Amino acid sequence: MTITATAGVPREPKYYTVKRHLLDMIESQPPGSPVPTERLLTLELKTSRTTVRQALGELVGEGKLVRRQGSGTFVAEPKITWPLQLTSFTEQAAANGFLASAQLLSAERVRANLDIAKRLAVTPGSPVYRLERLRLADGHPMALETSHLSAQRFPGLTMALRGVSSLYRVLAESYGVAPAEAEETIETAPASPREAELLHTDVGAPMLVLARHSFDAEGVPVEWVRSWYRGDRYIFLARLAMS
Ligand code: 16G
Repeated sequence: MTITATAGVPREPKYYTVKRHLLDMIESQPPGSPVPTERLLTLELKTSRTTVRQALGELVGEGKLVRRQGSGTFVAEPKITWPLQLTSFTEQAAANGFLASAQLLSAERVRANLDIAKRLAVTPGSPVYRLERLRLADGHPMALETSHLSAQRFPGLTMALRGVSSLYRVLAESYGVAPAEAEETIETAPASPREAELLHTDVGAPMLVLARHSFDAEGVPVEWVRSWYRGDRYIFLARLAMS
């Protein structure tokens, strides 16, 4: 069969052909397998080094390959599919076969600015807790979470959280509060130096930023949380039904 170029349809760029070839190769190799060097690929695929570099760069950006300083490029671990549900990180991890934990990076009592006050339905200037936690699954850093909760509604929250990794467990057991409804948004942002360090990725790497605004059964706000996930490691899954 002969494939002829259709008038007006741009031809596939050379690097894309190389990328497709590399993708076929990746799919047939187990995670952790080394990828041939740029020099070898240039010879093997009879193309320029720039073309090979561009194809490899895109595959690294998409999370299909990982670069390790000084040792080369390797086939990446597959992405983790993480269902979006109104459960806690701890429960979500368990449902997916992971053991969750948390590192409390900071716990501050701050004054609510206008935005936080509106989200938590408190008066501007009233005390709120700002918690920053690194969330881990089987000991691997998965997300960085910054949560805001009313300090008047949850007095002594930071003390109650000592040694407990689940915020929702503390809310239920110490305050009798459980989120019943939430709004969640997802957007992208480049990793800051701090996020990159904590989540073991590169500065500027694509992150998925999830923001959850949750409410109890009476519609009273419970928390306002922003979570940064590595865009190259996670796929968020939402189950949709006809309404
Ligand atoms: C999830 C929620 C977060 C909640 C946390 C509680 C998202 C984006 N965030 O990470 O809002 O505070 O679970 O989990 O889903 P925990 O009880 O394990 O601390």
